[in-house]
Amino acid sequence: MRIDILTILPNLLESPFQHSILKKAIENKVVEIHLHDIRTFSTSKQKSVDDYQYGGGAGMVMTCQPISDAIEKLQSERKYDEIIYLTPDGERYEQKTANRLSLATNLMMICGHYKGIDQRIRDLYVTKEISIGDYVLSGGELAAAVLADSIIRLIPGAISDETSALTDSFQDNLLSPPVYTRPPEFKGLKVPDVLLSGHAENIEKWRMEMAEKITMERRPDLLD
Ligand code: 6GU
Repeated sequence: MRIDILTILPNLLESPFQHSILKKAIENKVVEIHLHDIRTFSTSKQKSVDDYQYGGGAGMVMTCQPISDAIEKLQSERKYDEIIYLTPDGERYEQKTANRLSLATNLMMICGHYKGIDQRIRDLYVTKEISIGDYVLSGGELAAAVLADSIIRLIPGAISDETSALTDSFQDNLLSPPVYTRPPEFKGLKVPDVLLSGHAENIEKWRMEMAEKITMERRPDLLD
């Protein structure tokens, strides 16, 4: 998979891909991440990327020209499965969307700032608009990192134990059961006996029961 991310803050998106699973996925050529600084596409003298909004009102709008040129350059090089705009008014991001996007070959992500991007960029190029939750971030970069992380870890080869992404919370609409490691007792709290029993069937049954209990308590909406 290849992911191209258009942003005015490319530095903000460097660190998320330099650690742990994402770093290894890049090293193992499971995924390529390409960051593009929208400002470098601006044809204006001051390399500006935003302007006042028509109709008045507080906040600047990201202008068409630099984003359009960046998108069209990339589109001339390869075909994109989705051109995603990260925006708080997009569809709410869920695991099933991550699953679907993990099957793509080429993804493009556009990070907005200020009041967002000119509507015509959305009308002309964007194929999917995604929000990562009902709260407002200062820009789309952190959301793009969230998407990229959740997608990349699903690609075969990104995680050494391929089954482990399948046992994540949400993959079966259940939250994950509690986990423990050594020591068997810590500050008076003991690891549940069943986990020390070595009885695989009972352990699986306990994990399923705990997952259902926790999901019922915290996220009953997932069980509908
Ligand atoms: Cl994708 N962008 C911004 N700026 N804020 C958000 C968001 C995205 N998703 C939730 N809040």
